[in-house]
Amino acid sequence: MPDLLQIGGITDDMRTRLAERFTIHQMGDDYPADAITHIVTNGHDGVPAAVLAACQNAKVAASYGVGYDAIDTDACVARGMLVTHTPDVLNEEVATTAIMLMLTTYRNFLSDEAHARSGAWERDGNAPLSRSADNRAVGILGLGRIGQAIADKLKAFNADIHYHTRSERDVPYTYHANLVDMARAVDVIICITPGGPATKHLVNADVMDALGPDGTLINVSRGSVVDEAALVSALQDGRLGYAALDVFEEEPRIPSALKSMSNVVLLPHVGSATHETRAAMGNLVVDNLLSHLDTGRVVTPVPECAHLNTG
Ligand code: A2R
Repeated sequence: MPDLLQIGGITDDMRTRLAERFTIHQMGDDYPADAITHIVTNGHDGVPAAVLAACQNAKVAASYGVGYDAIDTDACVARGMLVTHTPDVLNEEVATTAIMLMLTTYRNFLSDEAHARSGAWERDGNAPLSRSADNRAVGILGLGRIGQAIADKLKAFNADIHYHTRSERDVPYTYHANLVDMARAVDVIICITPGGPATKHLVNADVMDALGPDGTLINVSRGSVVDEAALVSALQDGRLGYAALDVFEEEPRIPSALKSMSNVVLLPHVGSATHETRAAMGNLVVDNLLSHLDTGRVVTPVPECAHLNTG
């Protein structure tokens, strides 16, 4: 059986399917680098440069997740290696996470829940009023597969939808070629671009200032998209009102300043983390690897590798 290198964890279902067709080696153990033909990894661990260099016969790296900024796709393409990811199957889940972060921020559900649970309701009376999440102007930064799912779900809240991408799309939302202009026009920005150098610190102090003291920044994309130090300053100074974050620059580390702020909602990168969606993602990872064994082609190559997917 061909040799597969496993980087990071995989689910039991993935292991069961993969073990029928591959000899699985775990990174960290001694593994026969020259024999490795396939790699399974995830969006956080990617493929370290040393592994790429050692596994000269690897033909496919299949990543669990839609974002693949942790994989050097240029280096993979240069040696004819396919990289796959898991687009579409997580659109609705990540969109739901974004909507829940927005609702939680506006409606103060975390402090309300604590108010109920702690006995403060009986002791001190009603919880303070919150702000309505309906009828808001929402700017989606990155209107791709997930961004579109977010826009669809926002209809239920009668949102006025704006977006910023590099190229305008044929959609009934307000396009802004400039991100600061969009920040000035909306109440909330939801970040859902890919990570990597092209989007690093796209959301900088200028964007936060334009969003303003009543504005909310939501990030369900990659921590690198937001300048975290600038975010802490903007929130501390009151130049930005609120933030709701599922992703951080140095996961799993969250700046302690953010942890102490009551106008911030923090999640441990759980955008797609349900049993159902993770099972679908795992199946797609395995489908990619088995398809390559059977046909020489993969199911969902990343765009940079699509021209290599010829079988
Ligand atoms: O810029 P465009 O027209 O290529 O639109 C893409 C947009 N985007 C950007 N927008 C502004 N400035 C940039 N430098 C920039 N780079 C990309 O992000 C497109 O509308 C969107 C990405 O959409 P998809 O490729 O369909 O990705 P998907 O599946 O929605 O996932 C987005 C990200 C993943 O890469 C993970 O990092 C995260 O969500 O879970």
